[in-house]
Formats: sequence, C-alpha cells, structure tokens
Amino acid sequence: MKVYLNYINGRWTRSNSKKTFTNIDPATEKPLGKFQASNKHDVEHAVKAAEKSLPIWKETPAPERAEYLFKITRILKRHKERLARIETKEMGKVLKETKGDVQEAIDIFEFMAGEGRRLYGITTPSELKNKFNATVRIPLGIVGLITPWNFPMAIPSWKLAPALICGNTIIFKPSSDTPQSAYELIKIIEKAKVPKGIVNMITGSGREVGAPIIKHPKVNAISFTGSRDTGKFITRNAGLKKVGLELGGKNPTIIMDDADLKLALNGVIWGAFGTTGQRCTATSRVIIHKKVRKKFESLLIKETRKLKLGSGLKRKTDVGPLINFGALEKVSKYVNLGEKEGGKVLCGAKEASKRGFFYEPTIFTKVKPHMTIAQEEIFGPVLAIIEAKDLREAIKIANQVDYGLSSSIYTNNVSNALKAIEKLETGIVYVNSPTIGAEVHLPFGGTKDTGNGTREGGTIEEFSEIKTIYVDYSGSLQKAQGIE
Ligand code: TXE
Repeated sequence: MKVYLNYINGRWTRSNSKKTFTNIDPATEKPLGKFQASNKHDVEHAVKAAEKSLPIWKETPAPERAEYLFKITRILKRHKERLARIETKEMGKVLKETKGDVQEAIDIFEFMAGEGRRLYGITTPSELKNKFNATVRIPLGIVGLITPWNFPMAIPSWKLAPALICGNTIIFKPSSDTPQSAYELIKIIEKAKVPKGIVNMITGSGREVGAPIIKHPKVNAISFTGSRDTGKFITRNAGLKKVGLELGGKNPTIIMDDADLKLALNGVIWGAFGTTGQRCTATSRVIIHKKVRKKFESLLIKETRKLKLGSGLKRKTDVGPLINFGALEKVSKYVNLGEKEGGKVLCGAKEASKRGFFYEPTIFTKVKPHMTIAQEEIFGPVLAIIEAKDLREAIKIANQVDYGLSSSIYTNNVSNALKAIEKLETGIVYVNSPTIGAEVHLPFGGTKDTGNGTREGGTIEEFSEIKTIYVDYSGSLQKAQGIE
C-alpha cells in the first residue's frame, strides 16, 4: 500500500514517530493508503521551516505572490476530474459534489490571486495640516490551518489561498479522514513552485499534531473548521493568538403557507441530504406553516424515498456514505433519541448496508423545538420537521438554538422575506433557496456558537492585520487632540 509523507520545507518527509495510520474508503471500508502519524517534533520541524521562509515571502510583492495562486488555479483546473474522484473515494460524497468541491478550490485561489492587486487599506484626512494618514495590510506571520473532512479540498483552500496572498507562512494539518485530498492539493502547490518552507503539511491526529500547533509560541494565528468541542479547546489553549473558528450549525429552513412548495421541496432535499447531511450549513430543521405541513410532508416522503444510496463514484447515486463508523454510530444514537423524545419517523431511521457507512435519509415530524434532534448538530442525513402557526413563531423557533450559521425562508411574500432577513440570527440567510450554496467571494461564517465572529471566503480579515501610518510633513511637532 502506498505510504504518503509529510511536506516540510519543500521536501516529502517521514514522521519522526515512524508510525502511520490508514486512510479508509467509507463506501467499501477498504484501505486507500498509509499516512504519517506525526507528532510534536514534526510540528517543530515545520515551524522552523515556516519561520525561515517568512521574511522572504513577506517581502515578495503581493502581485508576485498572486502569480503562484494563478498557477495553482490553472493546475487545479486541469486536474479537476481526477481530484474529484480521489475525494469521492476517501470522503464518500457523490462525484458531482466533489467536482463542486474542487471548483470551490479553483474559485478561491483565483479570487485571492486577484486580491494580490488589492489588499486595500484606507487613506483618511488628518485632523492636522500637512499630515498624511493611511492603513496597510500586513501578514500575521506563521499561521496554523486545521481542517475537517467534509470539504477536503475546498476548506483547506479557503484558508490556504488568503493566508498565502496576505504573506503568511503555513503549517497545515488536514483531517485524518481525508489526508489524500490534502496531499494532492499540496502536490499542486509544489508543482506551482511555491518556494520551500512557505506551505508545510503534517498529517496526524488532533492530539499529536493539532494541539502542538495550537500551543506553539511561534505560531501567530489559528484558522480552524470543525466541531464545537475542538473549537472550545482551541480557545482555551491558543493563548493570545488570533483565532478563526467555524464550528457548524443547526440550520433551519422556514416554509410559509404562500411558498412555492415544489421549489421548497427541491431545496430541502438538496439542503438536508446533499453530502449525506454532512455540511456545516446542512438543512437540519424544516419549520413549516401549519397550513401546508401535511401536504409538504407527503411530497417530501415521496421524493426522499426515491434517493439512491451507494458509492459516490456511481453516476446514479444520490447519497453517499457517512464519513466513518463513528459517524454512523452518532447518527443512530440521535435517531433513537429522537424517537424516545416523541418524534415520529416518516422515513429512513436505519442503516442501509452491511458494508460501508450508509444510513438512510431520515425524516422526523412532530418534533418540538426543545428536543435534542432539534437542538444538536447531528451531521448526517436526519431532518426534523417542526410546525409553526405563523412567521413570528417560525423565526422564534429558528433562533432557539445555540448555533447561528445559515438559515433560509421559502415565501412569495416580500414582507415575510424581509422580516426573516432582519430577524434570523444567522451569519447567512437565503431566500427561496436552501441553507447551502455559499459562493467563495462572499463572507462565510456564523453568529453565536458557530464561531468567534470571524468570516472566511471573500475576505482577508482572518489572515492579515492592519498597520496604521501617520506621516507628518509639517516640519514641526504637531500634537493631536488639539494639545497646545
Ligand atoms: O471534528 P473535530 P470531527 C462537527 C460535526 C461532526 C463532529 C465531529 O458535528 O460530527 O464535528 O467531527 C482536528 N487540537 N463538524 O471529529 O474533531 C482534527 O484532527 C487540535 C462540523 O472530524 O473537530 C481535524 O483535523 N486539533 C464541521 C479537525 O480538528 C484537533 C466539520 C476537525 O476535527 C483536536 C467537521 C485538538 N484537540 C465536523 N481535536 C463544520 N464546521 O463544518 C481534533 N482536531
């Protein structure tokens, strides 16, 4: 079986631990390759490389840094089909979705390459004569990127591209469920001839690799996407580092009695069961006006039963497997809990195959807002339907969760739409489309427990800071605030 290596200081390197772990295909449970089970010594090695290359990269003009990003974009485009197949094999989601995942990587590298000729600061008048005031963007230094498995190429790219264009050097730790996608991405960065030491990748566990990155005194910032528990661990252990967190959601779709139900139906199916429900923006709650609940449910059951489970590599498959056995157990546990707490199963609620981590798309009705399946992130193909008597109540229910990532409303009434836009407490609101479907050039992130207020995507905020500049050309000592 192929053994994959770490990428440190421009060289493919074995871990100091001499240990490996095995990457598994979730559809077949077959091994795909062995990856380095790295440790804190590898992190140390990578930090040294990142430290050494930082002055060089920082001083490279941003438009020149951008040329590398354009190159990465071009190579990604050429390899899109191949990369999508690799992703599907190790992560499970269907090919059309992994193609979208690679496309997202292409888009963000292209967008951030353009940023190389912007990186805007501001100029503003001074309160004094003969004085010039401005701001410029500066890099943070060494940044640690820790990523999950559900968008194996898009999420790392969402972090790598802005971190690179802003002039940072990088220690990247991908999820151990999708190390091959990360490996392929780094191969492309190597092919684009990004100078050595600027991007370093180390595979391994959260405890052995993630934690040492988070705690390392020379790492200046952490950008993390993953579970709320790990997010909290980072907050407790990162000291004064700048930290960006994206920690998931419990995303509602509100369906009003004036909505186009066919449109809502397609949106809910895609939002709830696309990526087997394993998106931070997945639709996990439908909050529906009581007048249309029954009709919508019968349409939804019919369509959901038509979904074909199977290998994501097969053209006819709609829903792939869950990521691993732990996820399968977690989903089963929540479904049992949902039934115990009084939810009524409309379809699904069982494992779907002896081999592979398949679980049938599952719909609960008669769900009350306080129930566990209406509150906690399940991260699987499980949808809870909650009835509401009007828009006010629907919005109240929508907001009654700890998370605040994404929400959507289906309505043909413009006042309903605008009220929802105003009142929904999420970082992203969709009107007449599902809770998923972010575009890379818009800010992405959420309120409340979804994170710590940072945004990713079309913004460089997370990966740069601001230097404020005052130039006094009066030739005399001028004091601000009118001090004589
Ligand atoms: O996440 P973890 P997992 C949620 C979702 C899912 C659950 C568990 O509910 O079911 O999290 O998924 C690294 N120090 N989301 O176990 O553990 C880890 O190695 C440093 C939502 O995959 O948070 C991996 O690289 N790093 C989510 C990354 O953190 C640590 C996407 C994520 O792993 C670490 C994924 C530690 N102590 C899961 N522990 C979203 N927001 O979309 C783990 N890691």
